[in-house]
Amino acid sequence: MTTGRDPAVTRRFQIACIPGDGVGPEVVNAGRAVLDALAAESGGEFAFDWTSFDWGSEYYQRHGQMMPDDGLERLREHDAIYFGAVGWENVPDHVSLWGLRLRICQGLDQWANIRPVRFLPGVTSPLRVADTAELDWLVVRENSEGEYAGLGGRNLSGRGPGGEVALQSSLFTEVGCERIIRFAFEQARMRSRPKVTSVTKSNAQQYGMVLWDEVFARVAADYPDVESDSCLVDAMAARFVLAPEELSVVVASNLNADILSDLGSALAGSLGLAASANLNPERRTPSMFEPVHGSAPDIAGRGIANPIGAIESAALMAEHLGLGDVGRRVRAAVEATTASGVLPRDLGGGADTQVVTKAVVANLAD
Ligand code: GGG
Repeated sequence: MTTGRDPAVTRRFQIACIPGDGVGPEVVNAGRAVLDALAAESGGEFAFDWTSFDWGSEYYQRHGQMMPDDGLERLREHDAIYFGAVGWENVPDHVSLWGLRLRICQGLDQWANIRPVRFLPGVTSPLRVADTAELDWLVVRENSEGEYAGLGGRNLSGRGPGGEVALQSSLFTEVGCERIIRFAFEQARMRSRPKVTSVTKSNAQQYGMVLWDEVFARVAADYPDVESDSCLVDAMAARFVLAPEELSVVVASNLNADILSDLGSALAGSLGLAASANLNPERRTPSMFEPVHGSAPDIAGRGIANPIGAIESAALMAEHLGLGDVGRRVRAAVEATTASGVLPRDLGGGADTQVVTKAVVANLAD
């Protein structure tokens, strides 16, 4: 469905909206409401045309696939993609993830996934240091290869029960490592603390991750103005908890960054807070913006999901579209909302999705 058009609008963005499964539609509505409120008050400066796609696990039930064959081509016609969540009990998780989110990320070469870890006022963090230190870091996730390259197979089931084998290979290319590491250094240059920490497990994974380490050392030499260090992923998990004030940009492979960013958002207070952007930095294809959290079947349909991750993902999308001030205003409105004590249930409050969303919209005016 495409919303009505006003020919007087100066900048009109075509957004493909994929609410997906579970709480996806609820939180996507929240992000849309916030961006539409800003568009409405922009006096015709900008507007969003939302085209909704009903792809996901229900679609799978009807069509035997998560999205149609020409889905990627249809997405290419848009300026950006706004995504909710994927995963429901009627479809095996590996089928739904590969059929939708990973298909889009890999098919559109959205090779850089950024996941800011933001500590919000009024939100209690399990970290003691959060009360005294300024915490704010960015996880940069390699989003096209690594452990999620999808290489492998299963065989020998003919041997009978207990005899099958499975092979799952990671892929590390020099091109893939270099582009994400360089991207991380460029991100670091824009931050108050220009520092990149590379995370691998290269003592145990002696091929792909040693290649990553070598590329990291080579690229770091091109950025003498940016502090850099390397850390094994197990040690990094401990550093997230014990020394988070040392972090600025953390760059890691697909799986390691997926796990670390969940840890980061839990340390900030909840997985419901975390925003993300799946970027094609060359802008050859549309980028995709989504909350980090999944479909949360336990609370789906009850109207109580935390919309903040989705709203802040909408802010990242606005920035990507060149609306930098919109992104800044959305983040400020979220901060004002949590600071005033309007908190969803996962943050210990009682506000439902709509109440939080309305509070964010009201705070845009300040
Ligand atoms: N909104 C994100 C989402 O639905 N995530 C589900 C998930 O399992 N993602 C795995 C991944 O990020 O690769």
